[in-house]
Amino acid sequence: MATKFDAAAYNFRKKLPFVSKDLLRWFPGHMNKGMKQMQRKLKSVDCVIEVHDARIPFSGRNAMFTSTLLGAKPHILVLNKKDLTVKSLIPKIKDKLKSEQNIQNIVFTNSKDQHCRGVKTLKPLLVDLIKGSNRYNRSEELDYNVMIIGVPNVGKSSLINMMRSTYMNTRHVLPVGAVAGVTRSVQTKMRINNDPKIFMFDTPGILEPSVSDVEMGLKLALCASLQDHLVGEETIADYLLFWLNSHGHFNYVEYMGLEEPCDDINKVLIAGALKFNRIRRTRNYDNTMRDVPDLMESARTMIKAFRTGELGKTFLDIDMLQFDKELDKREHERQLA
Ligand SMILES: Nc1nc2c(ncn2[C@@H]2O[C@H](COP(=O)(O)OP(=O)(O)OP(=O)(O)O)[C@@H](O)[C@H]2O)c(=O)[nH]1
Ligand SMILES: [Mg+2]
Repeated sequence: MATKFDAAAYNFRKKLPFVSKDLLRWFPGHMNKGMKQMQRKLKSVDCVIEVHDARIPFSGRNAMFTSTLLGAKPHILVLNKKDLTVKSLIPKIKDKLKSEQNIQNIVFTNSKDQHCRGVKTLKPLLVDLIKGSNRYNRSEELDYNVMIIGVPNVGKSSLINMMRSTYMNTRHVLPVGAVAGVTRSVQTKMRINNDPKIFMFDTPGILEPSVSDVEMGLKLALCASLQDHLVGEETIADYLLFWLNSHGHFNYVEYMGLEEPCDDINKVLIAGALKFNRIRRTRNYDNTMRDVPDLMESARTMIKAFRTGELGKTFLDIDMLQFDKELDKREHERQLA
């Protein structure tokens, strides 16, 4: 078991790996266009569901949403991919979001689980919120329109697919994928319920045009809200290693074929390349060929293991939560690892 290692016995680096902010910025044309389409759509919408990754509830939400799309309509914050984080922290996370950001409607979901309680509570919650709101120009309309927004790859399309298959008994229709930027424009509305008639607009994932904080950008990259090649797979893997070591999560040791924790990303990636046979042929100066560990492929393997939960459940924003005692924090981290 990876937990046999004692973090205190290692002198792990305290400083974040250096990454230029420019690498963490991704605002292609479709995001700019999508944002404008969403603003135009807003007047035909009765409720906005903002989806975000449950592993980073305090990092990386798009502040442009708050200033342009939220406020006038009922708002639900869905923290999705709850299967990849730890349940015991949910009450603390909700308290912090309520008290510090005045977000009252927070639902944790797993959009891949047909039986997820969060997904089931979403429909009655949004119906109640719409009924209790001033619908202005739409007060005579019997149909309810909901817009789903969020940064890329958090599961917006998956959530609509799951709601639709739960209440309409139909197959999934919206394309989803493990890379950021699958949905490229605001989609035509999809019916997800018959009585009352509820329609959902899927929208492209949108990041802010500039990154205010490097670590926040790295967390978004690790959660695949940016495309990996923009930041660099080895850089993302290095941040992952930094985070895992500084939080005592050592499942990667066995996974990457190491004997003990290691703070050097090159050594970790070489071990992983040898274990998973990620080897590539390269030409020497004298034109002969040799085999070398493929560090980029090894980095991809490590990142994928994190994203699928094979390295354990993680809560990347744990340092932003207040714990009464350091012991409580360590107990949560033990449960996560
Ligand atoms: N583990 C887990 N994976 C999920 C969950 N919801 C979605 N995914 C996966 O996350 C990836 C992104 O899902 P999408 O539904 O395409 O995300 P999106 O927000 O629509 O992405 P863009 O359209 O690119 O902005 C896919 O590989 C999904 O299978 C979840 O609750 N848990
Ligand atoms: Mg999508």
